[in-house]
Parts: sequence; C-alpha cells; structure tokens
Amino acid sequence: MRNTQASLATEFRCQSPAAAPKFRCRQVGQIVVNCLIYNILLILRGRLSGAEKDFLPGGREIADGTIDGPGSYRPAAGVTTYRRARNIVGCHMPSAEKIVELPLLAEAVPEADAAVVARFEIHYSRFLDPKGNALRPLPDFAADPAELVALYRGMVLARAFDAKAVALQRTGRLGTFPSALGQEAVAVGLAAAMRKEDVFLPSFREHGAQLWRGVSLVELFLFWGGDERGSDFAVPREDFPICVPVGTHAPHAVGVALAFKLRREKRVAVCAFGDGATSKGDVAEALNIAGVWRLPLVFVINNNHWAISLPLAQQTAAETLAQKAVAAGIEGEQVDGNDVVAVREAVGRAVVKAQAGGGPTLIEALTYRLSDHTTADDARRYRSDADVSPHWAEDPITRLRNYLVGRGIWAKTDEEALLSEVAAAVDKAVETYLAIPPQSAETIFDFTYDTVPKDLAEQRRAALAGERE
Ligand SMILES: Cc1ncc(C[n+]2csc(CCOP(=O)(O)OP(=O)(O)O)c2C)c(N)n1
Ligand SMILES: [Mg+2]
Repeated sequence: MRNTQASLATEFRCQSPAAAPKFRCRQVGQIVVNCLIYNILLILRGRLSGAEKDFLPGGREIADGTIDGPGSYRPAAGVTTYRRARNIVGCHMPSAEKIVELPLLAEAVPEADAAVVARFEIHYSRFLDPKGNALRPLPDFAADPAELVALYRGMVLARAFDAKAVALQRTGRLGTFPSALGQEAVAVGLAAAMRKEDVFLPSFREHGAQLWRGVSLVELFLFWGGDERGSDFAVPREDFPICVPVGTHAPHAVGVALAFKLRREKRVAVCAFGDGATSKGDVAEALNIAGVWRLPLVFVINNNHWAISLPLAQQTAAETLAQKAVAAGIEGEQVDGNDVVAVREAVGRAVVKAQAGGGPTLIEALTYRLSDHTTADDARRYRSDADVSPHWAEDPITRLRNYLVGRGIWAKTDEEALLSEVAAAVDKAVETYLAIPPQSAETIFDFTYDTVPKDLAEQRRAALAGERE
C-alpha cells in the first residue's frame, strides 16, 4: 500500500507508543502555528501533500496496515495508532468524505477463489536408528565395509581430540575450546562426502571434518591454543580457517563458489554453521544470492539445538531450519545428524548435484550438544542433566559401532586397537604442540593486517617492549 494513500486515512501511526504522551501534551499554540503553516501549504499547493505528515511532530506516514474504508485505518499487528490532531484542536484536515476508498486486497481476490501458488515439502532422512539398526537399505558407498569403518574411525578420532582439548584447557594449556561431543557425525559425514578439490568453510565445531580433510591434530591444538599458525595448515591448503564469528563465513562461501563457477571449475564449496547462525543476516543473504546465482555450494546446518544458552525454540518460530532454503529458491532437507551414513549420503548427493550445475542445497543436520557450549560455559545454569541425558541414547559413535558389530564388521579387538592407536596419536600431537615455542605478541597484529594501522603500530611496539621486560 502506498504511503500517500495511507496518509489520507483518519488515524496516524506514531513511531512508538512512547510518542503518544508527548504528542498529547504538545502546546496548543504550537499546534495552531503548525495548522497555519499547513493551511498555507494547502493553499499554495492546492492539494494534499506530504506536509500532512509533518503536521504531527513525531508522527510518520503510514507504511503498512490496511485501509478498511473512510475513517478507519487498521494497522498492522502490533502497531499502535493515535487519533489525528483534528480531534483535539479542530484544525482543518481532510474530511472523511475526501478519502478515496481503496479496494481491499481481500475484496480483489475472494477467499474461495484464492489459488495456491506454491507448495513446499521438507524431507527428513535417516538410515540407522539410534540402536544401530538399518531402517532401509544403506546407500551404495556403504557396501564397502572399509568406508563405514573409516567413518567410525573418523568419529572416534574427533572425540579423542575433543576430550584431550578439554583436558588441556582445564589444566591451563589451551584456550577456550568448543567441544563437539555428540556431534561427530555431522562433521565426519560431511567431510567424507566432499572431494579433495572441494573447499570446506568450517564454523568452530567441525574439527572432525578438518581432521578428515587433512588438518593435523597439532595444527588444531595450536589454533585453540591461540597460535595463529594453527590456521595456516599445510593441507588442505585452500580450506578456510576456523570461523568463530557466527555465520560470517557464509558470504565467504558464496565468494568461493562464485569463483568456481566463473572459472568453470568443477569444484564445490561446503559451508557449515550452527542453528544460531541461521538467524544471522549473513546466512540469509548467502542463501539468497547462492540461489540467484545457482552456485555450487552446500550449506550444512549443524543443528545442535542450542546457541550457547538459547534453545532452538527461542531461536526461530519456523518448523524446520531447512525450510529457510525455500525462501531462497533452493532445495532444503533435514537429515539425522547423529547418523553418519545419512549425513554422508545427503551431503554427497548435494555435492554431486552442485558439481553438475544443479545449484546449492541447504542441509539441516539434527544433532544435540551434549557438552557445555565451550569450556567457558556452565550449561547446568540453563539446562538440567535430565534434559541432556536422553540424548546420549542418540550417540552417533555407539550407533555406528552397534551396526558394525551386528554386521560382523567390527569386533572388541578392533575397538581396543583403535582406541589405543588414537590415544597414542593424540598424546604425540600434544607433546609436539606443547614443545612448540609460543609465538611472540606482535603476530596478533601481523596476521591480522597487511599494513598495520598507525594506532595499532604503537600497541604493537608496546607489546614487543613488554615481552622483552
Ligand atoms: C558475530 C558473533 N556474534 C556473537 C558471537 C558469540 N557467540 C559465540 S557462539 C554463539 C552461538 C552460536 O550458536 P550456533 O550457531 O547454534 O552454534 P553452536 O555454538 O551451537 O555450534 C554466539 C552467539 C560470535 N562468536 N559471533
Ligand atoms: Mg547451535
């Protein structure tokens, strides 16, 4: 509805309810002066103009709402309206008769004839139930037991790294760390679905994916130990570093995918972020333009149902996060994020589609954060153990192990061998990490700026001087 039409209605919408008392208390004299100016303007211009809106200081043209007919403006829900000044000082204002009646939208399209112009469905997929039973035939890749064992090993390694990182932080040898306990299937499943030449843009809870793709345990410890060299990993050279700012890497993923498209490279960008990130403008914008440009891009929502202390129900009123794809004109689907087979399959399909020119996909992986948000958090302050404990039954590692054991692919001896192999690898990496001399303080400036700004150059000098003391 156009503002000029709405401004003819006999009620005004003020900027906020707080504006009302101010408006009512306005001195009559001042209002009379305003009326005079208004009348002069009417005479000069011979018609109603935007001056009307200036009549009520603090008032605004109506931008939305419904005109039901002369004299009745129905505001949009939640908008407070106030009677116009005529009712208070009898100033000349357009009468109701002068109001042009506009056809209501509802009249223009009678409800009975309203056509459905679009319908959408969000699909959910899962192969293994929480006990590890196959609910349907597994995807082709699972025909090779080695593939499933690799997924299992990837998740076990991620969990071992995770546990050690928490222990190191607790003993003052690592910085704040975000555990991914219980979320290993999302990271490992998505990484296993990618090809070497694709580019991964992680958030901060996907170390399982980074390890799968070749980032070393030492590099990850360095990063979480506050050492910038942890972002300078040797392999995979073109993957992006961990992104702690929530969702800000989603537009970067658009840039990566656009580059692939422009260069006609058959590569795909995969970008992971949390449920909380889906409320960010960065993510909405990235989804939108990825759809417009039909980019080779796969978005994976690591939906652990919490954004620090904010539960999913308070994050969004949407039934699913996958449906955010609908508004962007791209495909969206849900997957059981504790079923690594399902994650691997869904992301794999999306990668193949993107590579073939089929455009982006949004995959919402449903999982649960079993740990605190980070080592700086105490989740018991906002959720009880009783809230968390049922989710242990969904543990992705136990689920796949049960399946492997049930199929005779995995035995107790395999498990013992894997656990000691992984523990040895993690211990060795810790030893290496702790033996690396910390970086000097100036690196914080040097890794952030190509040319350090003047004021920071001073801070840099001070930091260096402090270090020498
Ligand atoms: C831009 C930005 N705002 C706020 C924060 C503080 N912060 C860190 S994690 C987080 C919640 C993120 O929730 P979600 O996206 O669900 O990811 P999760 O931590 O659950 O993996 C917030 C608000 C931040 N890191 N970056
Ligand atoms: Mg979350």
